[in-house]
Amino acid sequence: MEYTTCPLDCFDGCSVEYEAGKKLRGEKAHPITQGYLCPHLNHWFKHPRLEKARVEGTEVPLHTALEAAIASLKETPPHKILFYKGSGNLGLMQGVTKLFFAKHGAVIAKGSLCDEGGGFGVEEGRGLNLTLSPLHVKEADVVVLWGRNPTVTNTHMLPALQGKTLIVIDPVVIMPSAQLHLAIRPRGDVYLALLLARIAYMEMLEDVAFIEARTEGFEEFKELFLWTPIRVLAQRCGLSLEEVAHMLTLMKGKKVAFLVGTGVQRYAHAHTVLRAIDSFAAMMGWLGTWGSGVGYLSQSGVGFTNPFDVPSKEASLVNVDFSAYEVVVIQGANPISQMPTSSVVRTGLGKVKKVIYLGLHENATSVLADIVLPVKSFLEKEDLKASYGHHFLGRMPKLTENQNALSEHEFCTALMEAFGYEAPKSEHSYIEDFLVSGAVEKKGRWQNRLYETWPYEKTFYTSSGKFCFLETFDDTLEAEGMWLIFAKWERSLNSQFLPHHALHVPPSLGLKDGDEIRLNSPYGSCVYEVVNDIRLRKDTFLLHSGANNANALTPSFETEEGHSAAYQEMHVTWERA
Ligand SMILES: Nc1nc2c(c(=O)[nH]1)N[C@H]1C(S)=C(S)[C@@H](COP(=O)(O)OP(=O)(O)OC[C@H]3O[C@@H](n4cnc5c(=O)[nH]c(N)nc54)[C@H](O)[C@@H]3O)O[C@H]1N2
Ligand SMILES: Nc1nc2c(c(=O)[nH]1)N[C@H]1C(S)=C(S)[C@@H](COP(=O)(O)OP(=O)(O)OC[C@H]3O[C@@H](n4cnc5c(=O)[nH]c(N)nc54)[C@H](O)[C@@H]3O)O[C@H]1N2
Ligand code: SF4
Ligand SMILES: [Mo]
Repeated sequence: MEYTTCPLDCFDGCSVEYEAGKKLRGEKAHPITQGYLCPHLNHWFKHPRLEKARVEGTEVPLHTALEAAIASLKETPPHKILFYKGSGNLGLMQGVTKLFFAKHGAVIAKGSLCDEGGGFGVEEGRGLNLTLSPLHVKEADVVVLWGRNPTVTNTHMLPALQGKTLIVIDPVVIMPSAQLHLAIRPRGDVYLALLLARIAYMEMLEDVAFIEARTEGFEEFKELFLWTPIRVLAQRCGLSLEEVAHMLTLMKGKKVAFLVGTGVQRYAHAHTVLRAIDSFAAMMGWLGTWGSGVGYLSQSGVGFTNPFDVPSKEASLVNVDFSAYEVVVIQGANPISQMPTSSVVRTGLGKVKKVIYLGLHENATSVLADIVLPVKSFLEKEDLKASYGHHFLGRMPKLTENQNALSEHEFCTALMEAFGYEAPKSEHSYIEDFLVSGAVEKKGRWQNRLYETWPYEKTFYTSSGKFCFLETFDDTLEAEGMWLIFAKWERSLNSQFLPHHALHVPPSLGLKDGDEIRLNSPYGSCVYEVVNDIRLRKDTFLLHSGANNANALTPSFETEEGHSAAYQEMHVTWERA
């Protein structure tokens, strides 16, 4: 039996048993994987993948497509070349290609379609963004699922939730078995955090000793939550005071773990949302104390030296103007489907002379590309995976051969050679250096050194070593209107595998399943087939990530901080199509 690690963009970073010709299995002895995988890896070999390279729509041998890619890069001034990397595979070695583009003076798209808006707020308060793994969460009494849905996105957290008091804060009823579900108004999370702080303060529940010893700026935070009238806070989060007071009653005197997801921060003020949730938790002594904490998507390489973080010319990953480039190299991404404001993305990419796509599957972007290079799967190349949902690192040795596809390392090596630049080091050498920079081996498994104690138990990683409370923020979008929110789907990983396309609508609209309606936002307009969903608030539509036209309506500006997409910073209107 050989072992590897799941490469996908997921909290769980599963350890995978591999035996040629057999189904992939989860490693039984791994403390997080516990012997099971999810549908993506259970059906890994059934999903069709790109088999053949193409140039201008014609299938060609791999080396011909690679030569065509090199020729177009040679014909193009470096500042007219853009490198755009997505998150189809989160292995360390995905970054190696950046070495070529940085060295060559090309432009690299930077920023995030995912979690960095919220991550910025976490770092403002705590210095570094550490996660809470299932091993931490199982020490808590109460678990709050705040805009995160482990039943779909983080199934290896589920065993740790057993026997806990569960509170869910989500516009969608994602877990009917929870003790309390707060069907929050989308974008209301900052106000809920302030309201919780306000009521807890009125009831004198704050942890005075913790605030004095381990935090700074509480007076300013206090002013913030005392300043806005309670009625306004409740109205903005769309909840009653009774519901919020009930939540506090369930948590009082207990160890509380908050599991926060990306849902809360798909807005312009993303960083403020995470900082407000952290601030409430810190005030109660639920951050950095045994059994408690706030776990978000951690920065997976936190504490490590990443050899591929090299300076380069930059453009925004969220709203780069593709039409400003002659060659665009897209690796592990599907921007036509996943970037906001698809119409602009499609038009922009349409004007590029050569779009070069390196990927594992055919997708909405690869079908438009001029040069298509199939890549090796995670079983066919050497890599290492650091997860954003726990502190174990997983090796990914090369387990099988494939001559008809390239690894990112091979692609980079070919480019370096073609341009006369120094070849990259071997995969093995980057991986070992990376491990040495931040990991420790315990009981045969590599772990992030920062987790040798309970996250933040000894210190926060700010300049003072203390947690820094939220002091002030601006908010501009009106609370009233219909919302379009997004969630992940169990059968897909964003646009990979089997995405789900229907628009989920609240039954109160009186539509029938299969009806078509048009949604309009300030950024686009699109017709969708609907399915009724009793789990939704009356003011909320829902689409899944990877759905056709998921980004027909979404805004392309970046979050105030963190260079992230703000997919839900809008209201929509609807009409029958
Ligand atoms: N409207 C809306 N838009 C969203 C979201 C949303 O919720 N709503 N979610 C956002 C989020 S959180 C994210 S992370 C992004 C994700 O957006 P992307 O990073 O674009 O992710 P995918 O759509 O899954 O496309 C990844 C591609 O990577 C390729 N791939 C897989 N493995 C490898 C490999 O080993 N090497 C290479 N070179 N390619 C590989 C696959 O073929 C796949 O097509 O989308 C964002 N977009
Ligand atoms: N099966 C599967 N697993 C995945 C993925 C996938 O596509 N499929 N994608 C991976 C990726 S890229 C990521 S980033 C993670 C994301 O992991 P999660 O954060 O768990 O995923 P989401 O489904 O985007 O969002 C979680 C919840 O936020 C809620 N929500 C939306 N808006 C709001 C709001 O304003 N306030 C509150 N309180 N809640 C809100 C949604 O209803 C949803 O239930 O999952 C990863 N895991
Ligand atoms: S996608 Fe996540 S849950 Fe599924 S096998 Fe990979 S790491 Fe495990
Ligand atoms: Mo993501």
